[in-house]
Amino acid sequence: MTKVDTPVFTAPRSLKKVVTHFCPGCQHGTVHRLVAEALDHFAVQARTIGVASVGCSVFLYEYFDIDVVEAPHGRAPAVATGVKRALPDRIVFTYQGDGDLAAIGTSEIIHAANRGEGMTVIFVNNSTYGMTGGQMAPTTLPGQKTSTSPYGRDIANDGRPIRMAELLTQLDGTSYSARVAVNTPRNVLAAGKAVRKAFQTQIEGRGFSFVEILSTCPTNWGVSPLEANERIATEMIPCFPLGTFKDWALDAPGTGAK
Ligand SMILES: Cc1ncc(C[n+]2csc(CCOP(=O)(O)OP(=O)(O)O)c2C)c(N)n1
Repeated sequence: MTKVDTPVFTAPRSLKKVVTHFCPGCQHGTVHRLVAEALDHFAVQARTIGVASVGCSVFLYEYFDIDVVEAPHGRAPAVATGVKRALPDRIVFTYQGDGDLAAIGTSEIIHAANRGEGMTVIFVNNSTYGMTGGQMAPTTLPGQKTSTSPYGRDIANDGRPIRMAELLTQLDGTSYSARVAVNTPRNVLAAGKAVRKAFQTQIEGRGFSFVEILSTCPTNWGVSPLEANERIATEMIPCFPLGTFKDWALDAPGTGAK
């Protein structure tokens, strides 16, 4: 029999072939792959500039084979605004956790979206500040125990989780906003499509695009990787429904509604 050497599964060109630092069961690696696949798909690796934020994702400049600028806490959308305005032919994306985007940088994300900046924002929501020891975030679920809410998030005291994808949908400058998860193969495929659509939005000059990705943090949730993955389905998705909340292709007649 002839041996077939054609690989059926290859690494994205936009990722370096290095070992990452993420904890077992963390889904940042999966999200990195989806972003890299989108860059490969549109063949924009050479003209893409990533803006790294703080938190566990900070080392993306070690993993992506693209140019990356590092932004201070929460300021990635502001830095990306400057990069995109200075170099409008580049594809610019930020990659941010919930502590960074929904707490420290609330103002930056809202105003970048409202201005309709031509950037793509990848928002990894693991409902906690992962890198710094699992503190409560604006996305922490009601009752969820964290290092700063050891008895569980109390909504009377701490408010309810912020749904960023829906919130940004309200702003006229937002052209595309979706929430996805990477807890099942089916959801990973849907997440990949959303990430591609977000980059397509930018490549076609259609303004601000946002993808929220529900993601695990087994280390700070204090559960096994498998339990963390199951928790996405049983607890996170009911609180943060998956879906496309705004899509220029659907919302604007005459722009190619599908
Ligand atoms: C003691 C301490 N407080 C605050 C910071 C600033 N800081 C850096 S990373 C981070 C948390 C980021 O969490 P998130 O954006 O949710 O990303 P994740 O680590 O979960 O991926 C904070 C608050 C710090 N480095 N050290």
